[in-house]
Amino acid sequence: MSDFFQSPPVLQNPYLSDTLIQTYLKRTLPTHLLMEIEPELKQLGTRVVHEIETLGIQAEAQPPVHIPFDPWGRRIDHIKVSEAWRRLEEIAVEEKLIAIAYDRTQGEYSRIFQFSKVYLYGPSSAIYTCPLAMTDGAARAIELYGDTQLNTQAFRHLTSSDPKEFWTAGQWMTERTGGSDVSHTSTVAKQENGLYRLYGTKWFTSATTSQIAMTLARIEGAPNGSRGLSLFYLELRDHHGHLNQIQIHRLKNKLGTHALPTAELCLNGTPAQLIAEEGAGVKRIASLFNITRIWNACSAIGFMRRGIALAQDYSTKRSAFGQLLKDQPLFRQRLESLETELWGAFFLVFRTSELLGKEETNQASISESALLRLLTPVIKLYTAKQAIAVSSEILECFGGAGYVEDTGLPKLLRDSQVLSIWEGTTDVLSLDCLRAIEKEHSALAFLEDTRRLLSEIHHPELMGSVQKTLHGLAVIENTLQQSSEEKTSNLHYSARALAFTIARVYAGALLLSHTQWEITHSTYSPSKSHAIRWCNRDYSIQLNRPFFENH
Ligand code: MFK
Repeated sequence: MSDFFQSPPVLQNPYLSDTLIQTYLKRTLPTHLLMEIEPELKQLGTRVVHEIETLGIQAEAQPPVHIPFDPWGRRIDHIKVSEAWRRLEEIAVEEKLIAIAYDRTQGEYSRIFQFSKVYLYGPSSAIYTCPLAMTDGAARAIELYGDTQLNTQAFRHLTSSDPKEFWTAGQWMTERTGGSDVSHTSTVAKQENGLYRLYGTKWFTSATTSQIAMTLARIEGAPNGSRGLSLFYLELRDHHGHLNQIQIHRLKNKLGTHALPTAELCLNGTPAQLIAEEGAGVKRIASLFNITRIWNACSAIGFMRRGIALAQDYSTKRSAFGQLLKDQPLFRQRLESLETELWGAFFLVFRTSELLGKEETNQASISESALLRLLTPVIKLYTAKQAIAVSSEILECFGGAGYVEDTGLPKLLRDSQVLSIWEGTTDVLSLDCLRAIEKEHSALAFLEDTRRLLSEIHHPELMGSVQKTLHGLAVIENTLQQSSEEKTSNLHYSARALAFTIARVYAGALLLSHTQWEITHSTYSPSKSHAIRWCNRDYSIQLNRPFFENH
């Protein structure tokens, strides 16, 4: 009988073991700020290894349960969640995962600090990032459009750093008629005694244990279509803790996100407050989902990083054909290629966070705001596809173990799969890129910023990559030029390919820019090989799969 037992991969402190985030923060943040926040990032990394990872596993193992009735037959619709899930919330609040963005102690860099923490916390959190993302989005919508009362009350709870005060928010857009196209929303808002009450059914409500939700409804008499929809704020429970005329039908049985309660429910006269103008619901809720889309992209890079870190560790322990995996050229090539994928995605996400932080502190130029508008759907759609492809490849790195549930590895793939679906599918987001280009002049902002980044690169070893990226940029420019002369439907047909190419070209420019900085400031440039590999790939507008799959 064999006495061989494989040593499993070990999770290291995700901050201390990650050159990528460390060099990025060093380059981007003022030195005093980095010194201020770095101890917190190291500490969070320690918590991930010693506390959060275990809680995530426990929360997955004890999924939420819907209890429709109490023992005496009274309808209660209680959603029972695990203690671990509750603890994951407390930790998120202690770590100020929402508060950082609204305290704005780090000024325009606050979003970078926040998303650095999300990147570390996310992959162990059993997708507690979902309620957090929606809470962040709701806080932003209230900050922008809420009245004084909401801004002092709900906002204070949503952005609190005290676990006892903290509230989470849901974002209820989807009905049985559709999640992408919300124009057939049938929830009605009726005015009764000077108060709006909502009547209708919501088909996907994630994190239904939240205290509040933002939702869409049609005010009685409003026109059909999405322009007849308004944005409403509601509180799920009354002062006694009873649901406010809400009946939960059941929890969804999903491929992944097992710890997250996702319900079908019905509103039977739930009191609600109108936010912003009547009929501007879609436009106003966009301020919410533009935030959750950035969270989505940050989750994607978190998953990629986690999978790669585990595979790298495993490659130092697993032998096959007489050699450790790390010493096998083909295995090494694969891992390096996956790492390149992560590096490109990482810069996309953090560049977008930089712009968001600037916009929220009124420091973004018009052009930067237009770029943020375009990058939000671009990074959401691109990184989601990358995370799915990278996670799938990571499972393969572990052979059969990657397919066995209690190694914890399959969860990476299951939970990545949702990233391209919720918060807008790849097609919906590709069309949103066109919306940004057509309505916000985002293409010009993108072309200018990419050219600016490339013009600052001068190291001879990078100039070939600069040329290739400029060529990719020219392809985008031609496509936009041609389609502005042709019918819009032609641009719609190639919207996905256009969005993917924008992501690739911009990531290439960001990677090169970071590499130039490394070369200027140090003799060691960890990003150089990734930048060159990324730009050596085909920027062709025809491809719509993550880069490395074509190699
Ligand atoms: C780990 C991270 C976890 C993340 C949390 C996961 C929670 C899961 C919960 C959910 O899944 S909630 C459901 C998510 N659903 C969506 O994301 C909706 C997907 N569908 C779309 O995004 C469609 O594009 C959309 C519903 C917006 C299309 O609606 P319309 O009404 O056909 O759009 P239209 O008429 O083009 O735009 C209406 C207005 O909104 C326009 O402004 P104007 O009134 O000034 O003309 C648009 O410019 C504006 N708008 C649309 N999208 C925008 C936007 N403005 C800014 N940003 C956007 N993205």
